[in-house]
Amino acid sequence: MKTSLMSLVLGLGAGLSQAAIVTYNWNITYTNANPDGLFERRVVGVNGQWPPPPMNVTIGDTLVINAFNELDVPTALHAHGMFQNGTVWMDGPVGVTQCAIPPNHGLKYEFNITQHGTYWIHSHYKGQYMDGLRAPLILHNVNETYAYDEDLTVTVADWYHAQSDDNLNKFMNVYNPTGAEPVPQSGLINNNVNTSFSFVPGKTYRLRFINMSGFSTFIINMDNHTMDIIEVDGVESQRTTVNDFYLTAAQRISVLVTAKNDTSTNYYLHADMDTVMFDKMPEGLNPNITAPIRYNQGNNFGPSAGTGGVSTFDDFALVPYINATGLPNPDDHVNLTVSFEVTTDGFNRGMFNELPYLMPKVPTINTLLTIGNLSTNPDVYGPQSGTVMMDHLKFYEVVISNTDGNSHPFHMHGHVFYMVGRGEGTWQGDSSVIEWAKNPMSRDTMMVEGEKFRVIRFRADNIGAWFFHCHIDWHLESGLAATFIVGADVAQQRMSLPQDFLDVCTAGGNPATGNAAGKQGLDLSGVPSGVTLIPDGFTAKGKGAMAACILAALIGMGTIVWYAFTDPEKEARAIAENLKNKETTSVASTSSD
Ligand SMILES: *[C@@H]1O[C@H](CO)[C@@H](O)[C@H](O)[C@H]1NC(C)=O
Ligand SMILES: *[C@@H]1O[C@H](CO)[C@@H](O)[C@H](O)[C@H]1NC(C)=O
Ligand SMILES: *[C@@H]1O[C@H](CO)[C@@H](O)[C@H](O)[C@H]1NC(C)=O
Ligand SMILES: *[C@@H]1O[C@H](CO)[C@@H](O)[C@H](O)[C@H]1NC(C)=O
Ligand SMILES: *[C@@H]1O[C@H](CO)[C@@H](O)[C@H](O)[C@H]1NC(C)=O
Ligand SMILES: *[C@@H]1O[C@H](CO)[C@@H](O)[C@H](O)[C@H]1NC(C)=O
Ligand SMILES: *[C@@H]1O[C@H](CO)[C@@H](O)[C@H](O)[C@H]1NC(C)=O
Ligand SMILES: *[C@@H]1O[C@H](CO)[C@@H](O)[C@H](O)[C@H]1NC(C)=O
Ligand SMILES: *[C@@H]1O[C@H](CO)[C@@H](O)[C@H](O)[C@H]1NC(C)=O
Ligand SMILES: *[C@@H]1O[C@H](CO)[C@@H](O)[C@H](O)[C@H]1NC(C)=O
Ligand SMILES: *[C@@H]1O[C@H](CO)[C@@H](O)[C@H](O)[C@H]1NC(C)=O
Ligand SMILES: *[C@@H]1O[C@H](CO)[C@@H](O)[C@H](O)[C@H]1NC(C)=O
Ligand SMILES: [Cu+2]
Repeated sequence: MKTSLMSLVLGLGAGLSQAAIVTYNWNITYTNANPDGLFERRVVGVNGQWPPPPMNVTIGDTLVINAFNELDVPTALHAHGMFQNGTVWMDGPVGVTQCAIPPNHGLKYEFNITQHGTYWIHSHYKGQYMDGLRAPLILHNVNETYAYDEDLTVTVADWYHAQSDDNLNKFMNVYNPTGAEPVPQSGLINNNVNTSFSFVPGKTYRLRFINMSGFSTFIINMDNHTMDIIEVDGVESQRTTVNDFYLTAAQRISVLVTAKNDTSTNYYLHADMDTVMFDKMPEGLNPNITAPIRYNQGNNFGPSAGTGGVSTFDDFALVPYINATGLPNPDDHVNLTVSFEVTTDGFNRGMFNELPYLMPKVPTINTLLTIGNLSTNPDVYGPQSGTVMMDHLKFYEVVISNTDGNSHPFHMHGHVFYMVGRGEGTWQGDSSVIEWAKNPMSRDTMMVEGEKFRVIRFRADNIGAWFFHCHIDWHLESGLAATFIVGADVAQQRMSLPQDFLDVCTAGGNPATGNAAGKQGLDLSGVPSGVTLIPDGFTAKGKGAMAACILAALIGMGTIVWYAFTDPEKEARAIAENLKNKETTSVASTSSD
């Protein structure tokens, strides 16, 4: 699959080793797999195999991925965490930086590797990565900052037995007014339930943990070993010793672990799924997955010290390897308030600032680069693309207030951001209530805890259209996303869309140019819109009552509510109660405006 490791040598200047073009040919295909040993299912793999092969590249290389879609549905690939500086169209999210690749069509992704660290590549089309189209993308440094003997990748992921499309149809459904997410059937370490690691005495291991989950959070610990965190989402940190840590979906952490000299005992690596978000625990789900750390082939394991399902790990307390003290004050400010509500289509949706994201007909970058001077007018991107216009090179502050009771992992494409502050509840504009980081760590995916807020800052120095979204795939699909458009005027002058990225639209029967509706100028007729909060006239209480009423009617008609309730009436009451609670929260937050 790796066809030409050293096919071209670019002069990159003194000190750097030879750069290469690294090519992966990925025919995206269906195949079957049974990684948890419980259920064989159709998965999305590469070249007839699953799991897809990890990618392994060095800073300075050019990565080429020849993607060819042999599925019967569209696809697209996103290299998570790549800045794609100057190549925004290579980023992958459908509707933002490209049209989906239709069946029997190919697309060449090609970009320069300017970063190092631990990343991953995954489908950015609907829930497809949860069907298996996800793989590690390891970017080596020329000289690594921290010394180690061995480099191991450890992926953790949740695993569903149903196809994502089916799960999605049940999730985004009037029969699911509380927005209960599909719950996975298993957790996998390195795509398997039987993974083990062998440790050689005295050696120091770099373990690159990648959370490729669609939904579940895991807490990682290793019996009788401490771990030193050195990297978070590709950003190096000062060496920090921890007993455990969590990773939300899409986050990565590298740790150094030194093997013991005593080989008489084996130990377990634990990945405990945090089940707090599961509306219902599926029967037979073991949330605590383990992999042996073997010093010998025997069966003598040291005592297991569970984390109790909670972690005291705090990524906000990490300190970057390159100091970030003395950052400038922000030039501009953006508020994003997270909520979940039943919208006018009857679905429970996630949203920023009370408006769910709806994918435009024309990808935002296509609009940006084909609409001329109108590109600086936010209207052309459509009313529900969550557009935030940002000036090139300004230093931005974004406050993400999470009114929902659950935590959400937010990912920003094309940048890392400093995690500068946090606080309780929804931010009300008072800076004195913010807990500030003195030397803030940066990363590309950050968890915002339930009913708390986080403050991030970053330099808008990468022109293009960048998705900002919850990485719980169910929530992204339901609308919890925004699009940061950085330097539209500069992009107009400096960039033009490669022909391939116009052709991939046409091949799929989609408009390739123009505004979000595929029209010229400000004619937005037919643009995706109108999925909004239930309009005025219904009080919040009335909305809850209405949803409960719809539900009662459905149950009355003998309809089976999805989440396999043993006692539908009891569940209906629970759902109505839950709705009432959700509504109470939203009443509280609106009345304080
Ligand atoms: C990497 O390390 C080697 C050996 O110490 C040194 O010669 C080289 O200049 C270093 N390269 C960079 C980019 O620091
Ligand atoms: C990918 O599919 C194309 C078209 O079906 C075929 O020509 C090519 O050989 C395949 N490549 C690999 C690596 O399987
Ligand atoms: C895991 O290992 C056990 C014991 O060797 C074996 O029976 C089982 O089939 C394996 N499961 C998978 C999914 O590989
Ligand atoms: C990945 O690349 C590094 C550095 O080029 C190399 O040492 C290592 O063996 C590669 N690993 C795999 C699995 O290809
Ligand atoms: C990669 O970098 C080189 C040298 O700066 C540049 O010529 C080339 O166009 C870049 N390639 C891509 C795909 O951006
Ligand atoms: C991966 O992320 C999901 C979703 O945020 C989370 O539930 C799960 O616990 C995470 N896994 C690990 C190993 O941290
Ligand atoms: C850790 O392992 C050593 C032997 O390697 C053992 O003496 C010690 O009791 C273990 N500690 C814990 C907390 O398991
Ligand atoms: C292992 O033994 C070496 C040599 O005796 C010693 O330097 C090192 O500190 C020991 N490592 C551990 C983890 O005990
Ligand atoms: C999973 O581990 C947690 C924490 O160690 C524990 O509280 C819980 O009971 C375990 N669950 C199962 C099903 O073993
Ligand atoms: C980085 O910050 C630490 C503590 O915050 C300080 O001790 C150190 O001197 C700083 N280093 C640089 C290069 O500024
Ligand atoms: C963000 O929200 C706070 C609190 O409501 C408000 O004071 C501030 O003006 C808002 N900023 C912007 C740019 O809307
Ligand atoms: C993008 O490249 C420009 C120079 O072309 C540089 O100033 C900027 O810092 C880069 N941004 C990122 C996020 O890589
Ligand atoms: Cu979410």
